[in-house]
Amino acid sequence: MSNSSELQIQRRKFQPVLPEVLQKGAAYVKPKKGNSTKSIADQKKIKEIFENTYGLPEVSFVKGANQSVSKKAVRIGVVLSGGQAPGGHNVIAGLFDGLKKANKNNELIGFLGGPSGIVENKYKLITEKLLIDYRNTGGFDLIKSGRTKIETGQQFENTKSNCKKLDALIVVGGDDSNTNAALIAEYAKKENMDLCVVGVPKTIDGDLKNSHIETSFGFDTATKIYSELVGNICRDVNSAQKYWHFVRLMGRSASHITLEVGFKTQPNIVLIGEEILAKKYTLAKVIDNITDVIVKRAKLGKNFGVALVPEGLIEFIPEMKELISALNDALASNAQELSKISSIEEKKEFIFKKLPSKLSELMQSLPAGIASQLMLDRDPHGNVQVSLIETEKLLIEMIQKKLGALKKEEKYKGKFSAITHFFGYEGRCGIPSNFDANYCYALGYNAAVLALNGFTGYLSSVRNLTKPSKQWVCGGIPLTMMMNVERRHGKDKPVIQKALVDLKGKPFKELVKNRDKWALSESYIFPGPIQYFGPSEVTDLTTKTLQYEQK
Ligand code: FBP
Repeated sequence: MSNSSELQIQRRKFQPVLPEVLQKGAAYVKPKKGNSTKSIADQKKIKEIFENTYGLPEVSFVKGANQSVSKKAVRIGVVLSGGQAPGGHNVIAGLFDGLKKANKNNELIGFLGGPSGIVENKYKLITEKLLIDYRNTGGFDLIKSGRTKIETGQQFENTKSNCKKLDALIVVGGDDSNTNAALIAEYAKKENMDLCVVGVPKTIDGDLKNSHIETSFGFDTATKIYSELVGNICRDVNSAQKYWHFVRLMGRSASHITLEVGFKTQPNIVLIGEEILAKKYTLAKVIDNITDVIVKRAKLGKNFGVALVPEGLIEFIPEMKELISALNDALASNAQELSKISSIEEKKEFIFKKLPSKLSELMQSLPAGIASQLMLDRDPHGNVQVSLIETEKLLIEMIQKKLGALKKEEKYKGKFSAITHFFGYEGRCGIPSNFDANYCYALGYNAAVLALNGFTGYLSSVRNLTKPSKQWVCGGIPLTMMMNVERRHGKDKPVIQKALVDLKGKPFKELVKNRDKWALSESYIFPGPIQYFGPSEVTDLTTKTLQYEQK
């Protein structure tokens, strides 16, 4: 590849360290099956939908001869699905190397542009020559990504004919994409296709995890990048002492990113959506809490600070959650009429009338820009695109009003000058940290071993992640095991349950222990950029979240 940076040239030479069990290749890995499993909730419904793939056993890998996997050459397809996450290219590299090690005639093809590449049969053959420039790099640009959901009968039929010559399909994605992978695995069984479907847990949001999947890839690198930026802002704040910075951080449905960046930088305010939901805080209460810190700091002569806001915050505030859910249904059931209206103002007028009056009033009370942003198209999985909603601006507008009122009552004498930031896309394609480079390579290699052994409907699982990568534990977790039924696009659907911040978990408790001190002091930490070379203390650190969880 032309235009390689010096770092990229050096980084290409990095050789990920595989877990010991995988090091000699698939022919020396034996799968051990555990007990059969059940879904985390709604068992009857999930079993009905996944009649061929429900109840599969967990699989763990141990060392042992398994030459049969090398006998016949196989052809496997890989697709990158959903938002980018650092390390995707290493998943492909791990898959490629795992397949070639088992049998040099094995082939890997990459479907182009996400799941639509499967439906439209657009793909490229992955070769070492092609891959070499992408090893240990960020981005998904080798085969690109997309958010198409395979759901119509026609899309499934296309998948069937376009995967006819494949032995396995590897879906690299988040909870929605892996739900789709589970549906394809089930369909393939029903249709007697000889196709294994294996998922790989990806998302910077960190919300695809459970007792068997410790973290999704990309979370480590993305949070390190955001922490560098937030740390720099903290230092600027502490130097100039004149602004309040409101930083919205990606993480659509969960606040893991905000929590992790909070640990790494120790700003004055860290909002956690899950807590707001659990405590049923209204928007007014959220504003009161933030304002309280601003007023207290102002009394200390500190008219500055840093606040972290998870991008999904708006969906956690109960009244807003109710509004968004009603809006989702109203938008879905009136899609045809709405498509005939071109102006956003008229669309809003139309929708106001379709909502229950309480919610209609709430929507009309929001700043016009925010109300318009709430109307934007849902993604193909039915989610509101919270990355497009400027929650931090909504907060600032309301804080200004509140401070104005307090000033009149002579309860506040400070000066509030606010600056907003949104960090999301900045972190999704960063050069993967050593952790993500190793983890992604292991996840890909492990997915190849699962597929070569004929496992279908599984998620590649690599655990024990706070230990050096050699000691990581490998296997597969049935996708149906992580499912429950949720409402999407106005309908009940089987989906992999998102992991939200656990308010009883050790990471959240750690925040609670420290946040009052962080609020009024300048306990800021400045983590600096990701280190790829140097002492292992700085190059091989895992996330604080994992460290606290596994303490
Ligand atoms: P995935 O769940 O697909 O990994 O994507 C997560 C995410 O990065 C969110 O944090 C963000 O809200 C969303 O993608 C943005 O989506 P898009 O790339 O379509 O703008």
